[in-house]
Amino acid sequence: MRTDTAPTISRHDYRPYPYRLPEVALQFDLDAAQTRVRSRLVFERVGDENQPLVLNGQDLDLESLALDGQALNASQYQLQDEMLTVFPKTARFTLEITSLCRPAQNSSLMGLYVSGDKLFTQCEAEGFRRITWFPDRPDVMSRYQVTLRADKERYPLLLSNGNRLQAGDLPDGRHQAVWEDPHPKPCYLFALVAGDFACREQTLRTRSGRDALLQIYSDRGSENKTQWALDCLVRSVQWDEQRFGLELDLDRFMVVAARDFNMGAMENKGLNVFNSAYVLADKDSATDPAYRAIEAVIGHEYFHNWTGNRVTCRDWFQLSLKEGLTVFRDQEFSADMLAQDLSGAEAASARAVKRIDDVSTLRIAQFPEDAGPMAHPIRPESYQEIGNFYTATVYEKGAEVIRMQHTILGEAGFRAGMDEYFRRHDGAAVTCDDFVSAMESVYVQQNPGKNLDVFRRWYSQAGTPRVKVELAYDAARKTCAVTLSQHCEPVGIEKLQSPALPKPPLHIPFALGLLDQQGRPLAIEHGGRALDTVLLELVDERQTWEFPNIPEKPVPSLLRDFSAPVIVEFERQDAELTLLAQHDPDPYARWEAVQELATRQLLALVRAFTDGGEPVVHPGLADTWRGLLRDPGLSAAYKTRILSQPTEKELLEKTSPMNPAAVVQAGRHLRGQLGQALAPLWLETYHACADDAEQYRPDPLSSGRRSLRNLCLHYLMAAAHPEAQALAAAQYYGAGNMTDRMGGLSALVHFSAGAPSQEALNHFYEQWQQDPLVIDKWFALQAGAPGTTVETVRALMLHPAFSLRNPNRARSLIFQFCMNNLQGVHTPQGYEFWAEQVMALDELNPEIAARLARAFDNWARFAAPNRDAMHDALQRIQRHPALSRNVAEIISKALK
Ligand code: 0A1
Ligand code: ZN
Repeated sequence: MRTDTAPTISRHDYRPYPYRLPEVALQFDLDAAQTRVRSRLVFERVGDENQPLVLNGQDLDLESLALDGQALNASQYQLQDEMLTVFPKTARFTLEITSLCRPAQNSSLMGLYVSGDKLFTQCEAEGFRRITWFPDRPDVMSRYQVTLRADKERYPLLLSNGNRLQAGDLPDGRHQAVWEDPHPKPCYLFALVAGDFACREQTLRTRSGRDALLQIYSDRGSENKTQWALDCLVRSVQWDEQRFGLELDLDRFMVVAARDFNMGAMENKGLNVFNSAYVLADKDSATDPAYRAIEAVIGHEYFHNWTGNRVTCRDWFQLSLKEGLTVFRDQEFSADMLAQDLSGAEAASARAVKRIDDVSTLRIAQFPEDAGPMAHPIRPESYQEIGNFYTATVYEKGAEVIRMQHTILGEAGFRAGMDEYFRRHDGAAVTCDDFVSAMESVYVQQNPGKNLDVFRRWYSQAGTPRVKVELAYDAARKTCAVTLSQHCEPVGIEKLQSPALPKPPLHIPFALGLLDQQGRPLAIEHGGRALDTVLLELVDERQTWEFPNIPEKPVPSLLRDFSAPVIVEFERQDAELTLLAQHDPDPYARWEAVQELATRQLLALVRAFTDGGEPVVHPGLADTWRGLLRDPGLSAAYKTRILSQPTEKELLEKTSPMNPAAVVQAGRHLRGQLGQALAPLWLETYHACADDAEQYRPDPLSSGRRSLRNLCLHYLMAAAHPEAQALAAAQYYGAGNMTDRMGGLSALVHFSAGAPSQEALNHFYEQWQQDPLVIDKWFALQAGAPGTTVETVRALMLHPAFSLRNPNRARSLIFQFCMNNLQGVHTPQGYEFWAEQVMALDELNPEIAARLARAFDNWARFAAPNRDAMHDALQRIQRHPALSRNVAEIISKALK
């Protein structure tokens, strides 16, 4: 815990490390209370002059230090501010360090820590310094040999990166294992795991004919829930070979599930450590979205083996180099898995489902971040605590920036750029700029005389750009002129600069289609070809394109497939949106048109509830909804997306000043009205979507039907349909899988207060109390329910199953309430509760506390009473005498 103000680290201050460290030997005497680490480090000076050697260390006891075999006394080194400095006199030397760390006391879950009766490590970003003194930075890459020693009964399995060279017994009931990782790596990719585990494994022949062993380790008793994760791993290996030509470079690839984990998972070389939520699944305990999330995270960590591990980041400002690229790759993997065995429009619609989900995530999590006090470019310019920059901007907007390069270059061009990237940089620690340069080498071939200079600005500019569209149809000439203009408001700290710094234009790929007044696609002549969709490359502030031979005034379909992370401004009537909702052949843009119609309706309701007007629902909306629900050409998964209302959070972002109570009311009102207007159809669809529950498979088709069935139930409940409650109870009690069970329970808890809902909750707890991941769902459902108040949450915190120390549990109750229950949290007591929890968590786990601390980043945009109460709560946290650097950075930025 620190009380002093942390220094700000700037991207431009990067200096190469003055030493190479080719070989690292580590020996661990593992014990939960106190672990002794001996390291042997062979350093080679980079330049000609002697330089001090600075190592990082945190919460360590230094037992001994020797330089080339000579013990150093305290006057021969400096130990200060979590840095150990020695003063070598030769170009090559060996440093031997013995230090102690205390895993059982480490509640931060960074470095070496205890989870249950097992030991795990988490080193990204700066956790290795909690294990031993070391140059804890990603540009120092070394080969590791690791010896693990521990009590054999307590820790029968000893794992680290690479290949196991040797294993054997030691005196006193101890044993050891020696591991060697043949690939040089930065220390953030180091891992060790010790304990008793079950293992599911399979060998897989890679495309060059090598046999690799794939293993999934989990708590004993959970081994029946790891088949899906192993299948996903096999598919990930095969997909990376097929789509990117990238082969697994290890003989053994291990995934280990941990109960206590700060994030989703970690890509340590050959030894991925996972939050158990992204490993364990069976039909009785995991929902369809949980299955898909496991696929995405297994893929993500596996794909890091090339994009992150083989080619890594030079410094932490380059985080998006590996994260944006790897998120893009996992998104494409998931989309390809959904579209497997499909072709044409069906495949496009299946992929669009994934695209819609990803865009929704971006809009809910990243757009507000990009407009708030934490706004930063995907390659940040400065930070106090790097842990605070594992953000939606670096990850999700980062992935959009990679996707735009894919869109601009095309699939084959992008692949050529990736090949060039690996040809240039395999085995190195590089920058985002190096990545763009590899892509640019292809772009210049495709577009002689042009370059990606303007595109590079995406890496240095924060804020969501707005693209305004103007359309001019000339009936006499039969031409249509489309003008795009862009601008991006100052955000975050830019707002404090006066005069405002100019924000130059970005390179924005803008996909556009045109429909005639009957909704039929019009061919667009562009670049010598006639196309259904054209890609306009906007690189200036304002550009116009003119298209010939357009027979009538067209209806534009804009930003198809969400071709750039921007906000589109285009004035049009509801009638045009309705036409697109019925006919747009681009499934993404069609969904967007429906969202826009629903948003307009919801904003009208928000205004009515704010001003005391009549809450009128336009009958046309229900007609559009009805048409979509009946459309035999649409898949169930797609219908679920297109017939879901925009979330409360998305809507809140569009109100000014923000009015959470009116947003909640508007959402509820519209749901009820649509529920009533289409009641017979919801009921019919509900029954039509029923499957044989015993035949459960998490495949796209049947999971699509389950999601649509749950949506129907939801609308029927919202409409208080006379059959709804009985249907929900029957679905809950009679469910053959967790997706149906949660659908029934969630309908009861959200819409029927009192006995039926409480009885079902009690029944659920009784049934599932032994399964922590299911009990997380139980807490989360209650935390997000409409009637839940601070008192409800406080009572749940007293439940014996609750613990603040387990991040999944804290997230399921406290985060879920503070970040997603708009009705419950936006009260003076809600804000007070939030401040209390941030401070309590900060004492245990600053990384997790800092995430909760961001719940009210947007406080200044609320109406006065809420705004003032949030401000008080922020100040209360700021006054806390011992804030971590993580939370202090977030709160000070929020209050600037
Ligand atoms: N690199 C991981 C994310 C990660 C970051 C930090 C962690 O500990 C605090 C853990 C995981 C990924 O992108 O999957
Ligand atoms: Zn990642």
